[in-house]
Amino acid sequence: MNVEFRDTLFNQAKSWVLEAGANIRNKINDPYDIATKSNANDLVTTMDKETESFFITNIKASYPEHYILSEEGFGDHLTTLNGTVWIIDPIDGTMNFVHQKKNFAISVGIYHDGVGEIGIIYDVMADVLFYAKRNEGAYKNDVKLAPLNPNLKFEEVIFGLNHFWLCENRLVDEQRMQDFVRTIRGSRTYGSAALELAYVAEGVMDGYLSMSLAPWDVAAGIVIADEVGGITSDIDGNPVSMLDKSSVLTCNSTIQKRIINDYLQKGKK
Ligand code: 2AM
Ligand code: CA
Repeated sequence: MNVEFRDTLFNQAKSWVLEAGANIRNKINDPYDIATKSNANDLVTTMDKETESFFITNIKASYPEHYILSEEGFGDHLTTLNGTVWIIDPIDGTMNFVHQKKNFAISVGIYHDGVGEIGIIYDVMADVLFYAKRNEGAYKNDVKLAPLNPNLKFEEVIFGLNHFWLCENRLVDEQRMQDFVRTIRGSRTYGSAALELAYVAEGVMDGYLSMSLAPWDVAAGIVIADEVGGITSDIDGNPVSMLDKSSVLTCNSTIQKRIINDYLQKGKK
């Protein structure tokens, strides 16, 4: 993607993200409807839908040749990642939005021919913006993030894990996951995959692992983590698909190898 065009696209995307975030903040105490999707814990609100519609209307008006993949399904139904694709989660951490009125994010990844070019994650209530453009570094509120520490001791890492999604699909033996959790220093669950990937990029967590996430949960986070040397793969070490659900592991490459070899592959069902 042409770098000048990418800058224009980034500025536009950022201003829509900030505008959508301000709208959510203004309406945070207004009544809204809640529905469930794939299961009783998978929530969607009228605010998720309103925010997604805002993006789709704007993108279609300004960039009619671009494609959109988005959580609530108002975007396109894609079978390839050819061209420019916006991968959007209007509210990542919907359960936090409903129960806490904080700790949720707007996540926008922009991919060109399958390559992540732009990642934007906005912690709406905290007004904290994480972003990256490929090969130009990652930022938190315009402050450049440092590269991940490559020399971390495995026993000292803190990992983001969603316990529910860790068990999902029973991809890995529970005993192995227990060994993993006991061996590392600590685990955290924030309830928004996008924010958790941003925290890994920021260095306040050393990795993130989930057994089942959708492209819009991770599209932006992968671009941001990549810029500080974070590797993202599925539990087999393969790239994460942007067209399907996938397991997701993000951390530095040394930790990635050890987790895959010692815990995920050996414990594989
Ligand atoms: P959401 O809030 O946008 O639904 C919680 O650990 C993380 O998992 C959140 O990023 C949440 O995104 C995501 N999540 C919740 N339900 C999911 C589902 N059915 N499939 C994939 N990801 C899901
Ligand atoms: Ca999501």
